[in-house]
Amino acid sequence: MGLLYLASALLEAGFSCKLIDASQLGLSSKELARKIISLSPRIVAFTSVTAAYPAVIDAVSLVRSEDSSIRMVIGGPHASARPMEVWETGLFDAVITGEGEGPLVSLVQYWLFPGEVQRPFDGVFLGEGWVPRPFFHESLHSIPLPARNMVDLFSYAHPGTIFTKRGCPRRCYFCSISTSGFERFHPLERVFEEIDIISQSHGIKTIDVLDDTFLSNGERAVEIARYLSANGLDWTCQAAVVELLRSREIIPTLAECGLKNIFVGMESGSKRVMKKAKGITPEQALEAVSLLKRAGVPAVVACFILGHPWDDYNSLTATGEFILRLHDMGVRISVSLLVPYPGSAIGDNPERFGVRVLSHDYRLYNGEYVLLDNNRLDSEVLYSFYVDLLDRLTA
Ligand code: B12
Ligand code: SF4
Repeated sequence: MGLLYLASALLEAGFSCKLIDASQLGLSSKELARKIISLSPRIVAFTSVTAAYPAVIDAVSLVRSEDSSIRMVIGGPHASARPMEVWETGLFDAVITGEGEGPLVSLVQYWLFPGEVQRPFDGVFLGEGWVPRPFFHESLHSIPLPARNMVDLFSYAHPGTIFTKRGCPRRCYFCSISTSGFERFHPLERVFEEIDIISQSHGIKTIDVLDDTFLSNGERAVEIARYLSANGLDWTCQAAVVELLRSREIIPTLAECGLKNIFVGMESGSKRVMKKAKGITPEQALEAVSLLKRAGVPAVVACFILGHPWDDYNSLTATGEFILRLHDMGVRISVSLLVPYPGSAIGDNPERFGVRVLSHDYRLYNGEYVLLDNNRLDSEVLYSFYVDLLDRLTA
């Protein structure tokens, strides 16, 4: 979605561009580099989450060794969280931090028409004399609709994705928020227009609302749900437990309006750890689930993290029991090991949480490895607990 927004901004400014979703196409770094070179671009813009960053570096190095005249810029979650680390590789001509629509267009204009554009936007970092400062659009009104025609939507497992807002009002300690910024809403008419495009122009009948938390504004959520329902669409979203409890009276309406799957962040099953990690209690989490079930929402996915800085064997066991209890109630479970993502409070300041980062190999930053040592929990014990739990959930 990020690339579709960026492509749209470039097209609207009059530039031509091509989009390669390397992970979707299953391209290796070598294949990606070959593809880039075959297109003879003047500028290549890369995006990456932390886990994909090493592969991007490999691809960029290969492109550089073949053709040093191509200008290369990187943005997205990893570059926004670690702009200097990225810059110091010496591989990029610019790093963009935060939201990229305005900054990328201004950078391309600056590079292609140097006399006409004196200085690109905030958010652009071009080395010495520049300060890496994340840029966020104050309002989302001027951002063009994502250029969905640039990809084969049906090659994706979830072709009907949409954002009705950007940013999250919360600040969970494990969440990397360097690219999502403060909460801003897309105008409702625009959300409706996008829903029409997805459903009518593309013929997609299920809409996945990717907002970090869909229910931060309950009234708006209901308006959007009603529009989806009036158009005969099913939809999915993500919400926080506190929002579900606060908006309990609208849950039946959301269910009637076609909400078919909801992701809810619970993060632990231990009272003590849940309080610290998410500011909620296991009872509140169970109450949120029963509100959803009673309203008839067909699927609830509860998301958990193992290996919080406050976790010990007892809290881990409590989490395991809580997860299995939910599983028995028909709740689907998503569980991963804690990752100290750059841009998150724990990734940027692990010492504040009394933990030590065990590996800086970003290829391991996908939630399947133990990456922190918290002194209370042996890494091997934590890892086997995680593997056993996955086995029990899939048995
Ligand atoms: C939706 C989502 C997903 C969906 C994606 C679905 C889809 N069809 O796109 C799914 C579930 C697949 C997913 C998977 C993962 N995700 Co995710 N995801 C998100 C989420 C909630 C929204 C991303 C998004 O599209 N935002 C909207 C678009 C417009 O924003 P954007 O992509 O950030 O792009 C903007 C800017 O970043 C910038 N930008 C981005 N790239 C570039 C490049 C250039 C050149 C420029 C100039 C600017 C620029 O401009 C864009 C437009 O403003 C974010 C959290 C968040 N709110 O950002 C997490 C987030 C991106 N995900 C994250 C992670 C960790 C993952 C996984 C690694 C999880 C895992 N363990 O497997 C995988 C990796 C998948 C992959 N290969 O990329 C982390 C990344 C943290 C980090 N430092 O790496 C985030 C930030 C969550 C978090 N808060 O911690 N994710
Ligand atoms: S984990 Fe979810 S609720 Fe917490 S800050 Fe990130 S997006 Fe917001």
